[in-house]
Amino acid sequence: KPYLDTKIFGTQDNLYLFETIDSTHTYVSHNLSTIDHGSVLLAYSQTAGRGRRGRKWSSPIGKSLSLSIVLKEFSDQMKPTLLTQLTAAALQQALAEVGLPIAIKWPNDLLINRRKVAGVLTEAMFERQVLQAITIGIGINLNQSQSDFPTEIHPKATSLALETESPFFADKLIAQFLKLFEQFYQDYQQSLDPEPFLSICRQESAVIGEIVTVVQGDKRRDVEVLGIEATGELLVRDLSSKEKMTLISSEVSLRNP
Ligand code: BT5
Repeated sequence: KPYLDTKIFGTQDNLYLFETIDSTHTYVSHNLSTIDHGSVLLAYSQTAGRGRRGRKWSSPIGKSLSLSIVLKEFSDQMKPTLLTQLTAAALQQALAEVGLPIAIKWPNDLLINRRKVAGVLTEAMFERQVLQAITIGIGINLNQSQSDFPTEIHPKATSLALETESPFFADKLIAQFLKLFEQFYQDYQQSLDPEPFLSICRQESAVIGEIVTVVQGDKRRDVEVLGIEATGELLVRDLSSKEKMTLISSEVSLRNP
């Protein structure tokens, strides 16, 4: 059980630990009424980890860390897109504090040396069509070697152990991340101002100033990334039409062309 320095998130009865589970997110969605605001679910492996839009998240035993944070106290202005940015900023800062330079690839990837080391999945969870919770999932690659990743993601994924060239113990990182997450969340709840965490996402962005391919359903287009708006949307310029437009995170993926 990691030592946590938080006042709300993961305290006392609100820390759930699993050696193995299908998915911490799925567990929350099946137990919505009994899980409190501020609960943190931690798993050392998942057999059916989920990414965005039905994609899979690989979280093998003893090598990865899966976390879900359950929010039940939030205002309408705290949109899932912005909460994803808040989480990415807190994780980026926590990893920077343990000496790892991480870039944020809008909307939900964390990269080291251009490879994905962690991902964030924010889901609004409903019961009988009533919003019950927003659950934020974080998957972090800790101790995978290259061959532990499914072949199709090999060249694009990395782990903290691969990057530091030594086994990675996550306790400090979990504590530091949750502490920062709690600070960012409480400040945001009070001020409703996303700028403090959005400015981190802009400053540490892996895509601002770059040319990327936007994939939206079957459509692909090359754009220059100009910035991140106060709504959390990505501001881009289409390279062929020269038009500026904003992208919504739930609809698009970015690739390097
Ligand atoms: C994500 O989705 O990156 C969100 C990951 C969130 C996982 C957490 S773990 C706790 C909670 N419980 C869950 O069941 N899920 C959440 P997305 O942007 O859609 O990226 C998914 C894509 O990343 C896949 O299609 C693969 O290409 C790639 N991928 C899968 N596993 C990976 C890994 N371990 N490391 C790097 N890339 C991976």
